Amino acid sequence: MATKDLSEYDTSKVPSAEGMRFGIVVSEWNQEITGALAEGAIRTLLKHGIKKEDIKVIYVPGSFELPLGGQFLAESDELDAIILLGCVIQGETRHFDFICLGVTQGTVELNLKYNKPFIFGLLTTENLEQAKARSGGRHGNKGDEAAVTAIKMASLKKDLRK
Ligand code: DLZ
Repeated sequence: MATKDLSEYDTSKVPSAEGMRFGIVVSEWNQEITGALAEGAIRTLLKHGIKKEDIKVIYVPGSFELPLGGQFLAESDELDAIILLGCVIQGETRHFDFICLGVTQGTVELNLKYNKPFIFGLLTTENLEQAKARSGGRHGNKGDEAAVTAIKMASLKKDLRK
């Protein structure tokens, strides 16, 4: 993934994800953006052989709720990796910093608590244009990248167990 435009990533370098199961948590804030991220993530998982019924998608009100949504998923189902998708756009208040910090810390804790990949798919941008550029625009779709990261990490864990 050495490129910024993820439509150019080398699919042959992505390990097989056959038989794996994935969860996706999508924040409803900035839904135009997060919906596009989710579409990208799902499309990428399907492209790499994951069955539709093996992708479980849930929605949470805002990005701050992403880690707890991830925990709900991890507790409810046997999933190989969970992708957290949200978009925080910098406003005039410090809300941006607090939400980003909460999601970042929460995601790190989930990874270590469950010994399982929880992928940080949070866009943190200055404005809507930057978010659009990263959710299917000129900087690709970060949902695609999150899905590839999920496959790579789940597969790494599986390989080390063999
Ligand atoms: C409150 C809030 C604000 C101001 N901005 C965003 C945002 O840009 N992106 C986002 O995903 N969520 C935002 N939220 C909602 C919080 O994430 C959270 O849902 C509420 O603070 C309730 O916990």
